[in-house]
Amino acid sequence: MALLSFERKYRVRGGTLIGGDLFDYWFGPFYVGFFGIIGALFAALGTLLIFYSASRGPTWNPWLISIAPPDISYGLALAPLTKGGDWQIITICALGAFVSWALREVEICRKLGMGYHVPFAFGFAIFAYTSLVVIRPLMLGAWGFGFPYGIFSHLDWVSNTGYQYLHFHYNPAHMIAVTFFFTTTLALSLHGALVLSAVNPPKDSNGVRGEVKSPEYEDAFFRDTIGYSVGTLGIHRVGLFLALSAGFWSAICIIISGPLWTRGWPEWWTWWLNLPIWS
Ligand code: UQ2
Repeated sequence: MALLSFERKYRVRGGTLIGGDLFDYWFGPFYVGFFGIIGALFAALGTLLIFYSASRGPTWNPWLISIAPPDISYGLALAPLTKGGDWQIITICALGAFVSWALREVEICRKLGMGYHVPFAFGFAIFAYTSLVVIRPLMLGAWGFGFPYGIFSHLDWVSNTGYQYLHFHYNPAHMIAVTFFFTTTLALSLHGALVLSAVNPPKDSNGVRGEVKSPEYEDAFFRDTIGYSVGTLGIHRVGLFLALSAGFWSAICIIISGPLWTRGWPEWWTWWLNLPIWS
């Protein structure tokens, strides 16, 4: 079946959250929907604003273009367009576009009668972004605590913010996030390698390729190696949990830096040295 005629079978009406049948159509291969329309509008307006702000200089070098949030002195007020107001509207557009994208995924899930796992997972990425440009600035009392929109400038922001807390690797939530990021790569490398090993059996001495192995072989490999197999469905649950936990604890580790702890993170560990068991 050709791709498009195969897809047509799944191009079912309904499942929309807003708009009924009005936006229930496809643009080429793409489902549109109400959230496709407003998502595209947010994305277009945000992108235009980025170009407008960049056009005021001082550079068109794509690495160096940077759109900064308002000065801290503006607090939580709206700033003039040329003094960080552009950053504020771009942030609204970004959030509008991200949330529209998630809700468009929800509508597609409903059409296809699938679970909401993909938009749920994307929600964690939106939360991580929101924690940097909305939640933490709100808790600290100024939009100026958000990060600047620029390739190099946002890296400088991360570095400066880290050094403000002396040594960010001593942030316990940062430790948990990093551990989840690394464990995610471990799980995906195990899973990717295991699946490919099962579907790419070696050739025999006559150069004839063996038959593709069934999932029982995948279970057997891990039972032989570590005495346990989490299962073919289970590994995807583990993977989703690990990846979402990485994003979640990343958001937590920056939200608590400032609002909950203002000194260097190494100092936080004095609770350990102060335990009565040492005296
Ligand atoms: C597994 C299984 C898969 C897999 C993998 C495992 C047949 C194709 C990778 C093994 C995974 C385990 C034991 C859990 C790993 C846990 C962490 C936290 C890294 O059993 O079932 O399906 O891909």
